[in-house]
Amino acid sequence: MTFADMDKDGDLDLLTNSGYYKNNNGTFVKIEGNNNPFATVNFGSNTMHTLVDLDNDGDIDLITSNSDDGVLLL
Ligand SMILES: [Ca+2]
Ligand SMILES: [Ca+2]
Repeated sequence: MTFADMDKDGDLDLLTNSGYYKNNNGTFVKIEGNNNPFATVNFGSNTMHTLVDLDNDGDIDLITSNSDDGVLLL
C-alpha cells in the first residue's frame, strides 16, 4: 500500500491492492466505479505500489510491480 494526495485536497489518500481510498477528514472511504482512477488496473498478486509525480506535470503517477508482469508505469 502507499499514500499520496491523489485528489489534491491537502491530505493523504490510500492505494492498496484492494482499492483506492479517499481520505475524508481522517476516514478512508473506498472509491469505486468511474470515480476510481485505478478501476481498470489489475494489480495481480504480490504487488507493491509507489505514487509519485514522475514527469512533474502536477498529476500523481503510479509505479506498480508484481510477480506476474514486473514493473509497470501508469
Ligand atoms: Ca487527498
Ligand atoms: Ca505526473
